[in-house]
Amino acid sequence: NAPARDRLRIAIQKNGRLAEPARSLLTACGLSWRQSRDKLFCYGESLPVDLLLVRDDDIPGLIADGVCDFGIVGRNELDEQGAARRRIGLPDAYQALRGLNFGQCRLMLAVPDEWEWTGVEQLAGKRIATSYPAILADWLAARGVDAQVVELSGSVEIAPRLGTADLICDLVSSGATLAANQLKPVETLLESEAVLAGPVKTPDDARAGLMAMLLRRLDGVVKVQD
Ligand code: PRT
Ligand code: ZN
Repeated sequence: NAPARDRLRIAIQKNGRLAEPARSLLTACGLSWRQSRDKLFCYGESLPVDLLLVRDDDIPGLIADGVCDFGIVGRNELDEQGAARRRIGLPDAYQALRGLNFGQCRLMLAVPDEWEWTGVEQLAGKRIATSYPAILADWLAARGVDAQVVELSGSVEIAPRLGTADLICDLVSSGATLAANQLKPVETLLESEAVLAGPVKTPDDARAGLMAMLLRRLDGVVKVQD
């Protein structure tokens, strides 16, 4: 069991697409921080709520381990790590508590432009490159499709041209990256946006009240943004 704490810790992305909007959202909730020099940890000033600035990939694990109480992360990342946990029999350790109305994108299957897409049965025996192997494997299994998942940590969209995969499963927002790589989107696996993630079970110390208060403020702020 994690030790009792009387300050809240929120993990957000240090650099990247969600970093600035996440910080602005928390600022709009009335939080402010004393800037630390290394900027990995920001000490909360207006409230006992500290920030941890990390890679987005680390956020689900930090919540699972009880190191952080909340995190702002893409639903895609949270779902992928949740699906990966379930595949190896681990219990759920975090959940998406609120959609935050930014960071919208879709996790999609995309095939070479010259393919004529007729449906998922076309995927049998094909190699699909992705950074989301667990979501993709679940999606394929749910449709009874036997395809090979090729896990790549980056540059997924060049895999078909390199010959390491036949098609890809990747995040899409404008679609420009797909088009530039002569690929076209054909199926949506997940509609994603940034979410506030939290533990499955609320801690029973001083943090519970802070968490409830922050959720209330967030609901006010996110509603006003609509
Ligand atoms: O360093 P760190 O690990 O923290 O960052 P990262 O590089 O893993 O993540 P980052 O900052 O690129 O993205 C963070 C989150 O932003 C993602 O997990 C998504 O939830 C969200 N998001 C929203 C996106 C996009 N839109 C997006 N378009 N993440 C990535 N992309 C990429 C996509 O992978 C593809 O390469 O952008 C390209 C496609 O964009 P379009 O506009 O050409 O379609
Ligand atoms: Zn990342």
